[in-house]
Amino acid sequence: MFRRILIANRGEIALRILRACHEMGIEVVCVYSKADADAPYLRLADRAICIGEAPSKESYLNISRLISAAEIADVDAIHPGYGFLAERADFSAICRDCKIAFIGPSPEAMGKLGDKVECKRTAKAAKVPVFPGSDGAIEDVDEAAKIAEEIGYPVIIKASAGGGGRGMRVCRNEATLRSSIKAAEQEALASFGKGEVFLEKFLEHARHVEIQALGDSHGHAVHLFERDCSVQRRHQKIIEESPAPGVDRKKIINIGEGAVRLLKAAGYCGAATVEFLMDEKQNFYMLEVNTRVQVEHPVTEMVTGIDIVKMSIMVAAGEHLPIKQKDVQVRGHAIECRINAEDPARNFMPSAGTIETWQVPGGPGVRVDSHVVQGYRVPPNYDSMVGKLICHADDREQCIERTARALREFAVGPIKTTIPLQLGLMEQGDFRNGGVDIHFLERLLK
Ligand code: MV4
Repeated sequence: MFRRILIANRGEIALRILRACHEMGIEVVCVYSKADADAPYLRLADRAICIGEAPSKESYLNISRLISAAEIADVDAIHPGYGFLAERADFSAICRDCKIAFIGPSPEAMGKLGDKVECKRTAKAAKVPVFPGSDGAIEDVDEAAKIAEEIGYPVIIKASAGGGGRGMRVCRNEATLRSSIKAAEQEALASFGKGEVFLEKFLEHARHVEIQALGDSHGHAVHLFERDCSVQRRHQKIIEESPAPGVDRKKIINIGEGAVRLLKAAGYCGAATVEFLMDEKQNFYMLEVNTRVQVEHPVTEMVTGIDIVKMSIMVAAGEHLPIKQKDVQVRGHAIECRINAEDPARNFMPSAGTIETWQVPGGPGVRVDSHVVQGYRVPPNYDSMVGKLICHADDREQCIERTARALREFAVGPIKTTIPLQLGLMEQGDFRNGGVDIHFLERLLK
Protein backbone atom coordinates (compact mmCIF):
# COMPACT_ATOMS: atom_id res chain seq x y z
CA MET A 1 0.00 0.00 0.00
CA PHE A 2 1.03 3.62 -0.49
CA ARG A 3 3.00 5.27 2.28
CA ARG A 4 2.18 8.87 1.36
CA ILE A 5 -0.35 10.49 -0.99
CA LEU A 6 -0.55 14.03 -2.34
CA ILE A 7 -4.08 15.38 -2.73
CA ALA A 8 -4.23 17.60 -5.81
CA ASN A 9 -7.44 19.32 -4.83
CA ARG A 10 -9.09 21.55 -2.25
CA GLY A 11 -12.20 21.93 -0.12
CA GLU A 12 -14.53 19.15 0.89
CA ILE A 13 -13.10 16.51 -1.46
CA ALA A 14 -9.55 17.17 -0.22
CA LEU A 15 -10.83 16.58 3.31
CA ARG A 16 -12.81 13.49 2.20
CA ILE A 17 -9.68 11.94 0.64
CA LEU A 18 -7.55 12.91 3.67
CA ARG A 19 -9.97 11.07 5.95
CA ALA A 20 -9.78 7.92 3.82
CA CYS A 21 -5.97 8.06 3.79
CA HIS A 22 -5.66 8.48 7.54
CA GLU A 23 -8.00 5.54 8.17
CA MET A 24 -5.75 3.48 5.86
CA GLY A 25 -2.56 4.55 7.68
CA ILE A 26 -1.39 6.65 4.74
CA GLU A 27 0.31 10.01 5.23
CA VAL A 28 -1.25 13.01 3.51
CA VAL A 29 0.36 15.90 1.71
CA CYS A 30 -2.08 18.70 0.95
CA VAL A 31 -1.36 21.43 -1.55
CA TYR A 32 -3.05 24.82 -1.37
CA SER A 33 -3.27 28.11 -3.21
CA LYS A 34 -2.79 31.45 -1.46
CA ALA A 35 -6.59 31.83 -1.40
CA ASP A 36 -6.81 28.65 0.72
CA ALA A 37 -3.85 29.34 3.04
CA ASP A 38 -6.15 29.55 6.09
CA ALA A 39 -8.29 26.53 5.22
CA PRO A 40 -8.71 24.60 8.50
CA TYR A 41 -8.41 21.12 6.94
CA LEU A 42 -4.76 21.87 6.07
CA ARG A 43 -3.93 21.41 9.77
CA LEU A 44 -5.03 17.79 9.52
CA ALA A 45 -2.50 17.09 6.77
CA ASP A 46 0.89 15.60 7.61
CA ARG A 47 2.34 18.28 5.39
CA ALA A 48 0.90 21.25 3.49
CA ILE A 49 2.65 22.90 0.54
CA CYS A 50 1.68 26.20 -1.08
CA ILE A 51 1.65 25.79 -4.86
CA GLY A 52 0.78 29.27 -6.05
CA GLU A 53 -1.60 32.16 -6.42
CA ALA A 54 -5.38 31.99 -6.13
CA PRO A 55 -6.27 31.48 -9.82
CA SER A 56 -6.61 27.74 -10.51
CA LYS A 57 -4.29 27.97 -13.52
CA GLU A 58 -1.49 29.05 -11.19
CA SER A 59 -2.18 26.44 -8.53
CA TYR A 60 -4.61 23.48 -8.69
CA LEU A 61 -4.33 23.26 -12.49
CA ASN A 62 -0.58 23.82 -12.63
CA ILE A 63 0.92 20.42 -13.40
CA SER A 64 4.60 21.36 -12.96
CA ARG A 65 3.95 22.85 -9.53
CA LEU A 66 2.00 19.80 -8.44
CA ILE A 67 4.67 17.42 -9.66
CA SER A 68 7.37 19.55 -7.95
CA ALA A 69 5.45 19.36 -4.67
CA ALA A 70 5.01 15.60 -5.11
CA GLU A 71 8.75 15.15 -5.73
CA ILE A 72 9.77 17.37 -2.80
CA ALA A 73 7.40 15.58 -0.41
CA ASP A 74 8.40 12.19 -1.86
CA VAL A 75 4.89 10.84 -2.29
CA ASP A 76 3.98 7.50 -3.88
CA ALA A 77 0.73 8.67 -5.42
CA ILE A 78 -1.49 11.62 -6.31
CA HIS A 79 -5.26 11.69 -5.82
CA PRO A 80 -6.86 14.26 -8.14
CA GLY A 81 -10.36 14.28 -6.58
CA TYR A 82 -12.94 15.77 -8.99
CA GLY A 83 -12.69 18.83 -11.25
CA PHE A 84 -9.29 20.46 -11.84
CA LEU A 85 -6.95 17.78 -13.32
CA ALA A 86 -9.05 14.72 -12.52
CA GLU A 87 -10.00 13.91 -16.12
CA ARG A 88 -6.84 15.06 -17.86
CA ALA A 89 -5.17 12.12 -19.65
CA ASP A 90 -1.97 14.18 -19.99
CA PHE A 91 -1.77 14.54 -16.20
CA SER A 92 -2.29 10.79 -15.69
CA ALA A 93 0.53 10.19 -18.24
CA ILE A 94 2.89 12.71 -16.60
CA CYS A 95 2.38 11.08 -13.19
CA ARG A 96 3.24 7.69 -14.69
CA ASP A 97 6.34 9.13 -16.40
CA CYS A 98 7.43 10.54 -13.03
CA LYS A 99 6.84 7.17 -11.34
CA ILE A 100 4.07 8.58 -9.19
CA ALA A 101 0.86 6.53 -9.13
CA PHE A 102 -2.14 8.44 -10.45
CA ILE A 103 -5.21 7.47 -8.42
CA GLY A 104 -7.53 7.04 -11.36
CA PRO A 105 -7.46 5.45 -14.79
CA SER A 106 -4.50 5.17 -17.17
CA PRO A 107 -4.28 7.80 -19.94
CA GLU A 108 -5.29 5.06 -22.39
CA ALA A 109 -8.47 4.12 -20.50
CA MET A 110 -9.27 7.80 -19.96
CA GLY A 111 -8.87 8.44 -23.69
CA LYS A 112 -11.15 5.52 -24.57
CA LEU A 113 -13.98 6.67 -22.33
CA GLY A 114 -13.38 10.44 -22.14
CA ASP A 115 -13.83 11.00 -25.87
CA LYS A 116 -17.56 10.61 -26.58
CA VAL A 117 -17.34 9.20 -30.10
CA GLU A 118 -14.77 6.65 -28.94
CA CYS A 119 -16.80 5.93 -25.78
CA LYS A 120 -20.01 5.34 -27.75
CA ARG A 121 -18.17 2.98 -30.08
CA THR A 122 -16.79 0.99 -27.11
CA ALA A 123 -20.23 1.02 -25.46
CA LYS A 124 -21.98 -0.27 -28.59
CA ALA A 125 -19.47 -3.09 -28.92
CA ALA A 126 -20.03 -3.95 -25.23
CA LYS A 127 -23.82 -4.02 -25.83
CA VAL A 128 -24.44 -0.98 -23.64
CA PRO A 129 -27.51 0.86 -24.97
CA VAL A 130 -26.79 4.17 -26.71
CA PHE A 131 -28.94 6.66 -28.65
CA PRO A 132 -29.35 6.00 -32.36
CA GLY A 133 -27.29 8.46 -34.40
CA SER A 134 -24.19 8.88 -36.51
CA ASP A 135 -21.75 5.99 -36.20
CA GLY A 136 -18.79 8.10 -35.16
CA ALA A 137 -18.09 11.67 -36.17
CA ILE A 138 -20.12 13.52 -38.80
CA GLU A 139 -18.21 13.49 -42.10
CA ASP A 140 -20.39 15.84 -44.13
CA VAL A 141 -23.64 17.75 -43.94
CA ASP A 142 -25.58 15.66 -46.48
CA GLU A 143 -24.72 12.47 -44.65
CA ALA A 144 -25.87 14.05 -41.34
CA ALA A 145 -29.17 15.14 -42.93
CA LYS A 146 -29.72 11.59 -44.15
CA ILE A 147 -29.09 10.11 -40.69
CA ALA A 148 -31.41 12.68 -39.10
CA GLU A 149 -34.15 11.74 -41.58
CA GLU A 150 -33.72 8.07 -40.62
CA ILE A 151 -33.78 8.53 -36.84
CA GLY A 152 -36.30 11.40 -36.97
CA TYR A 153 -36.22 14.91 -35.54
CA PRO A 154 -35.46 16.34 -33.05
CA VAL A 155 -31.77 15.47 -33.11
CA ILE A 156 -28.84 16.81 -31.11
CA ILE A 157 -25.33 17.73 -32.26
CA LYS A 158 -22.69 17.10 -29.61
CA ALA A 159 -18.95 17.72 -29.49
CA SER A 160 -16.92 14.54 -29.08
CA ALA A 161 -14.59 16.31 -26.67
CA GLY A 162 -17.38 18.21 -24.87
CA GLY A 163 -19.04 17.28 -21.63
CA GLY A 164 -21.39 18.41 -18.95
CA GLY A 165 -23.68 20.01 -21.49
CA ARG A 166 -21.10 22.16 -23.27
CA GLY A 167 -21.06 22.21 -27.06
CA MET A 168 -24.56 20.81 -27.69
CA ARG A 169 -27.18 22.00 -30.21
CA VAL A 170 -30.73 20.70 -30.59
CA CYS A 171 -32.06 20.69 -34.17
CA ARG A 172 -35.77 20.34 -34.89
CA ASN A 173 -35.63 20.40 -38.70
CA GLU A 174 -33.23 19.91 -41.60
CA ALA A 175 -32.60 23.63 -42.21
CA THR A 176 -31.39 24.13 -38.63
CA LEU A 177 -29.30 20.97 -38.81
CA ARG A 178 -27.57 22.06 -42.01
CA SER A 179 -26.77 25.50 -40.67
CA SER A 180 -25.65 24.22 -37.23
CA ILE A 181 -23.01 21.63 -38.07
CA LYS A 182 -20.22 23.97 -39.25
CA ALA A 183 -20.85 26.33 -36.35
CA ALA A 184 -20.83 23.44 -33.87
CA GLU A 185 -17.54 22.14 -35.29
CA GLN A 186 -15.90 25.57 -35.07
CA GLU A 187 -17.19 26.09 -31.55
CA ALA A 188 -15.93 22.64 -30.51
CA LEU A 189 -12.50 23.34 -32.01
CA ALA A 190 -12.27 26.68 -30.19
CA SER A 191 -13.53 25.33 -26.84
CA PHE A 192 -12.00 21.86 -26.69
CA GLY A 193 -9.19 21.91 -29.28
CA LYS A 194 -11.00 19.19 -31.24
CA GLY A 195 -13.66 19.94 -33.87
CA GLU A 196 -15.22 16.47 -34.07
CA VAL A 197 -19.03 16.42 -33.61
CA PHE A 198 -21.62 13.65 -33.76
CA LEU A 199 -25.36 13.33 -34.08
CA GLU A 200 -27.97 11.49 -32.05
CA LYS A 201 -31.70 11.36 -31.43
CA PHE A 202 -32.75 14.06 -28.94
CA LEU A 203 -34.85 12.91 -25.99
CA GLU A 204 -37.17 15.66 -24.69
CA HIS A 205 -38.33 14.25 -21.37
CA ALA A 206 -35.71 12.26 -19.56
CA ARG A 207 -34.34 11.37 -16.18
CA HIS A 208 -30.64 11.35 -15.46
CA VAL A 209 -29.69 7.99 -13.96
CA GLU A 210 -26.03 7.07 -13.55
CA ILE A 211 -24.22 3.89 -12.52
CA GLN A 212 -21.33 3.96 -10.06
CA ALA A 213 -18.67 1.45 -10.98
CA LEU A 214 -15.20 0.37 -9.81
CA GLY A 215 -12.47 -1.43 -11.70
CA ASP A 216 -9.10 -2.83 -10.66
CA SER A 217 -5.85 -3.45 -12.54
CA HIS A 218 -6.53 -7.20 -12.74
CA GLY A 219 -9.50 -7.00 -15.09
CA HIS A 220 -12.15 -7.17 -12.37
CA ALA A 221 -15.01 -4.64 -12.13
CA VAL A 222 -18.25 -4.22 -10.19
CA HIS A 223 -21.11 -1.74 -10.21
CA LEU A 224 -22.60 -0.11 -7.12
CA PHE A 225 -26.05 0.44 -8.63
CA GLU A 226 -27.47 3.83 -9.53
CA ARG A 227 -28.03 7.43 -8.57
CA ASP A 228 -30.81 9.63 -9.88
CA CYS A 229 -29.48 13.14 -10.53
CA SER A 230 -32.43 14.64 -12.38
CA VAL A 231 -32.80 17.64 -10.02
CA GLN A 232 -30.39 20.05 -11.69
CA ARG A 233 -30.11 23.59 -12.98
CA ARG A 234 -27.84 24.51 -15.88
CA HIS A 235 -26.06 21.16 -15.57
CA GLN A 236 -25.35 21.77 -11.88
CA LYS A 237 -26.85 19.01 -9.79
CA ILE A 238 -28.77 20.21 -6.73
CA ILE A 239 -30.06 16.91 -5.27
CA GLU A 240 -28.94 13.32 -5.93
CA GLU A 241 -30.44 10.13 -4.59
CA SER A 242 -30.26 6.36 -4.64
CA PRO A 243 -32.15 4.20 -5.52
CA ALA A 244 -33.75 5.98 -8.48
CA PRO A 245 -37.43 6.22 -7.48
CA GLY A 246 -39.82 3.89 -9.28
CA VAL A 247 -37.33 2.30 -11.65
CA ASP A 248 -37.57 -1.43 -12.42
CA ARG A 249 -34.69 -3.13 -10.56
CA LYS A 250 -34.12 -5.54 -13.45
CA LYS A 251 -33.42 -2.61 -15.75
CA ILE A 252 -30.92 -1.17 -13.26
CA ILE A 253 -29.13 -4.52 -12.97
CA ASN A 254 -29.06 -4.69 -16.77
CA ILE A 255 -27.38 -1.29 -17.21
CA GLY A 256 -25.17 -1.94 -14.18
CA GLU A 257 -23.85 -5.05 -15.91
CA GLY A 258 -23.41 -2.96 -19.06
CA ALA A 259 -21.31 -0.46 -17.13
CA VAL A 260 -19.13 -3.31 -15.87
CA ARG A 261 -18.61 -4.61 -19.44
CA LEU A 262 -17.67 -1.07 -20.53
CA LEU A 263 -15.05 -0.70 -17.79
CA LYS A 264 -13.60 -4.09 -18.61
CA ALA A 265 -13.48 -3.25 -22.34
CA ALA A 266 -11.57 -0.06 -21.54
CA GLY A 267 -9.13 -1.74 -19.13
CA TYR A 268 -10.34 0.67 -16.49
CA CYS A 269 -8.82 0.94 -13.01
CA GLY A 270 -10.50 3.19 -10.45
CA ALA A 271 -13.90 4.74 -9.81
CA ALA A 272 -16.08 5.64 -12.79
CA THR A 273 -19.62 6.80 -13.40
CA VAL A 274 -21.55 5.76 -16.49
CA GLU A 275 -24.27 8.32 -17.20
CA PHE A 276 -27.59 7.40 -18.81
CA LEU A 277 -30.78 9.15 -19.79
CA MET A 278 -33.96 7.20 -19.10
CA ASP A 279 -37.15 7.83 -21.10
CA GLU A 280 -40.76 7.54 -19.91
CA LYS A 281 -40.83 3.83 -20.77
CA GLN A 282 -37.68 3.26 -18.72
CA ASN A 283 -35.45 2.71 -21.75
CA PHE A 284 -31.83 3.64 -21.06
CA TYR A 285 -29.33 5.38 -23.32
CA MET A 286 -25.73 5.98 -22.33
CA LEU A 287 -24.58 9.61 -22.43
CA GLU A 288 -20.96 9.69 -21.25
CA VAL A 289 -18.54 8.29 -18.70
CA ASN A 290 -17.02 10.34 -15.90
CA THR A 291 -13.55 8.98 -15.22
CA ARG A 292 -13.25 10.16 -11.61
CA VAL A 293 -14.79 10.08 -8.17
CA GLN A 294 -17.89 12.26 -8.31
CA VAL A 295 -19.30 14.89 -5.97
CA GLU A 296 -22.31 12.67 -5.28
CA HIS A 297 -20.37 9.47 -4.46
CA PRO A 298 -21.52 9.53 -0.77
CA VAL A 299 -25.09 8.72 -1.82
CA THR A 300 -23.84 5.35 -3.04
CA GLU A 301 -21.57 4.90 -0.01
CA MET A 302 -24.58 5.33 2.28
CA VAL A 303 -26.77 2.74 0.56
CA THR A 304 -24.03 0.16 -0.15
CA GLY A 305 -21.70 0.70 2.83
CA ILE A 306 -18.74 0.67 0.43
CA ASP A 307 -16.09 3.38 0.80
CA ILE A 308 -15.53 4.48 -2.80
CA VAL A 309 -12.55 6.71 -2.02
CA LYS A 310 -10.74 3.92 -0.16
CA MET A 311 -11.46 1.56 -3.06
CA SER A 312 -10.02 4.07 -5.54
CA ILE A 313 -6.80 4.16 -3.50
CA MET A 314 -6.56 0.38 -3.08
CA VAL A 315 -6.94 -0.40 -6.78
CA ALA A 316 -4.44 2.32 -7.74
CA ALA A 317 -1.92 0.58 -5.47
CA GLY A 318 -2.45 -2.61 -7.50
CA GLU A 319 -4.64 -4.45 -5.03
CA HIS A 320 -7.54 -6.60 -6.11
CA LEU A 321 -11.02 -5.16 -5.60
CA PRO A 322 -12.06 -6.85 -2.33
CA ILE A 323 -15.72 -7.11 -3.41
CA LYS A 324 -17.62 -9.33 -5.81
CA GLN A 325 -20.83 -8.23 -7.46
CA LYS A 326 -22.96 -10.35 -5.11
CA ASP A 327 -21.40 -8.51 -2.12
CA VAL A 328 -22.93 -5.25 -3.32
CA GLN A 329 -26.38 -4.78 -1.80
CA VAL A 330 -28.52 -1.67 -1.57
CA ARG A 331 -29.95 -0.94 1.88
CA GLY A 332 -32.54 1.80 2.34
CA HIS A 333 -32.46 5.16 0.61
CA ALA A 334 -30.02 8.10 0.54
CA ILE A 335 -30.42 11.71 -0.56
CA GLU A 336 -27.65 14.27 -0.99
CA CYS A 337 -28.16 18.04 -1.05
CA ARG A 338 -25.27 20.09 -2.40
CA ILE A 339 -25.02 23.15 -0.20
CA ASN A 340 -23.87 25.98 -2.45
CA ALA A 341 -22.99 29.52 -1.34
CA GLU A 342 -25.42 30.98 -3.86
CA ASP A 343 -28.59 33.03 -3.60
CA PRO A 344 -31.50 31.17 -5.25
CA ALA A 345 -33.56 34.39 -5.00
CA ARG A 346 -31.00 36.24 -7.11
CA ASN A 347 -30.55 33.84 -9.98
CA PHE A 348 -28.07 31.77 -7.94
CA MET A 349 -25.57 34.60 -7.70
CA PRO A 350 -22.44 33.44 -5.82
CA SER A 351 -22.54 34.58 -2.20
CA ALA A 352 -18.90 34.64 -1.14
CA GLY A 353 -17.71 36.05 2.20
CA THR A 354 -17.17 35.02 5.78
CA ILE A 355 -19.44 32.37 7.25
CA GLU A 356 -20.30 33.71 10.73
CA THR A 357 -22.82 31.01 11.52
CA TRP A 358 -22.21 27.37 10.61
CA GLN A 359 -24.28 25.00 12.66
CA VAL A 360 -24.49 21.56 11.10
CA PRO A 361 -27.23 18.96 11.62
CA GLY A 362 -26.56 15.55 13.12
CA GLY A 363 -28.31 12.58 14.61
CA PRO A 364 -29.19 9.21 13.10
CA GLY A 365 -28.57 8.78 9.37
CA VAL A 366 -27.10 12.25 8.86
CA ARG A 367 -23.71 12.88 7.25
CA VAL A 368 -22.18 16.27 6.46
CA ASP A 369 -19.14 16.34 4.15
CA SER A 370 -17.68 19.83 4.43
CA HIS A 371 -14.41 21.67 4.95
CA VAL A 372 -16.22 24.68 6.42
CA VAL A 373 -16.01 25.82 10.05
CA GLN A 374 -17.52 28.86 11.75
CA GLY A 375 -15.52 31.95 10.68
CA TYR A 376 -14.41 30.38 7.38
CA ARG A 377 -14.15 32.81 4.45
CA VAL A 378 -15.41 31.37 1.15
CA PRO A 379 -12.83 32.38 -1.47
CA PRO A 380 -14.38 33.82 -4.65
CA ASN A 381 -11.93 31.94 -6.91
CA TYR A 382 -13.46 28.45 -6.98
CA ASP A 383 -16.84 26.75 -7.18
CA SER A 384 -19.43 27.75 -4.61
CA MET A 385 -20.09 24.40 -2.94
CA VAL A 386 -19.51 24.71 0.82
CA GLY A 387 -20.60 21.23 1.76
CA LYS A 388 -22.93 18.33 1.20
CA LEU A 389 -25.69 16.96 3.39
CA ILE A 390 -26.29 13.26 2.91
CA CYS A 391 -29.14 11.51 4.71
CA HIS A 392 -29.87 7.81 4.89
CA ALA A 393 -33.07 6.07 6.02
CA ASP A 394 -35.00 2.82 5.54
CA ASP A 395 -37.07 4.09 2.63
CA ARG A 396 -37.47 7.16 0.40
CA GLU A 397 -40.31 8.74 2.37
CA GLN A 398 -38.41 8.54 5.65
CA CYS A 399 -35.28 9.76 3.90
CA ILE A 400 -37.14 12.84 2.62
CA GLU A 401 -38.44 13.55 6.15
CA ARG A 402 -34.95 13.12 7.58
CA THR A 403 -33.41 15.37 4.93
CA ALA A 404 -36.05 18.05 5.61
CA ARG A 405 -35.39 17.78 9.35
CA ALA A 406 -31.62 18.09 8.80
CA LEU A 407 -32.02 21.04 6.43
CA ARG A 408 -34.13 22.82 9.08
CA GLU A 409 -31.36 22.26 11.64
CA PHE A 410 -28.68 23.54 9.25
CA ALA A 411 -27.98 27.20 10.16
CA VAL A 412 -25.69 29.15 7.82
CA GLY A 413 -25.21 32.91 7.68
CA PRO A 414 -24.91 35.66 6.67
CA ILE A 415 -24.05 34.19 3.25
CA LYS A 416 -26.98 32.88 1.21
CA THR A 417 -27.18 29.17 0.41
CA THR A 418 -29.32 26.69 -1.50
CA ILE A 419 -30.68 25.23 1.78
CA PRO A 420 -34.12 26.96 1.64
CA LEU A 421 -34.58 25.81 -1.97
CA GLN A 422 -33.75 22.22 -1.06
CA LEU A 423 -36.06 22.32 1.94
CA GLY A 424 -38.82 23.56 -0.36
CA LEU A 425 -38.13 20.65 -2.70
CA MET A 426 -38.48 18.12 0.14
CA GLU A 427 -42.01 19.45 0.57
CA GLN A 428 -42.79 19.70 -3.16
CA GLY A 429 -45.41 17.33 -4.58
CA ASP A 430 -43.66 16.27 -7.78
CA PHE A 431 -40.38 15.63 -5.99
CA ARG A 432 -42.14 13.62 -3.28
CA ASN A 433 -43.89 11.56 -5.96
CA GLY A 434 -40.50 10.72 -7.41
CA GLY A 435 -41.42 11.59 -10.97
CA VAL A 436 -39.13 14.53 -11.73
CA ASP A 437 -37.23 14.87 -15.00
CA ILE A 438 -34.11 16.88 -15.93
CA HIS A 439 -36.17 19.99 -16.73
CA PHE A 440 -38.25 19.88 -13.52
CA LEU A 441 -36.24 22.40 -11.48
CA GLU A 442 -35.87 24.95 -14.26
CA ARG A 443 -39.64 24.70 -14.89
CA LEU A 444 -40.34 25.14 -11.18
CA LEU A 445 -38.08 28.20 -10.85
CA LYS A 446 -39.79 30.06 -13.73
C1 MV4 B 1 -28.92 14.59 -24.32
C2 MV4 B 1 -30.21 15.06 -24.00
C3 MV4 B 1 -31.28 14.58 -24.75
N1 MV4 B 1 -31.05 13.72 -25.76
N2 MV4 B 1 -28.76 13.72 -25.32
C4 MV4 B 1 -26.56 17.26 -21.15
C5 MV4 B 1 -25.27 16.99 -20.48
C6 MV4 B 1 -24.59 15.95 -21.27
N3 MV4 B 1 -24.02 14.96 -20.39
C7 MV4 B 1 -25.63 15.36 -22.16
N4 MV4 B 1 -26.82 16.15 -21.98
C8 MV4 B 1 -27.97 15.85 -22.61
N5 MV4 B 1 -27.84 14.97 -23.63
C9 MV4 B 1 -29.80 13.31 -26.03
N6 MV4 B 1 -29.60 12.46 -27.05
C10 MV4 B 1 -30.35 15.95 -22.93
C11 MV4 B 1 -29.23 16.35 -22.23
C12 MV4 B 1 -29.48 17.24 -21.12
C13 MV4 B 1 -29.24 16.83 -19.79
C14 MV4 B 1 -28.73 15.59 -19.49
C15 MV4 B 1 -28.50 15.21 -18.18
C16 MV4 B 1 -28.78 16.08 -17.15
C17 MV4 B 1 -29.28 17.31 -17.42
C18 MV4 B 1 -29.51 17.72 -18.74
C19 MV4 B 1 -30.04 18.97 -19.02
C20 MV4 B 1 -30.26 19.37 -20.29
C21 MV4 B 1 -29.98 18.50 -21.36
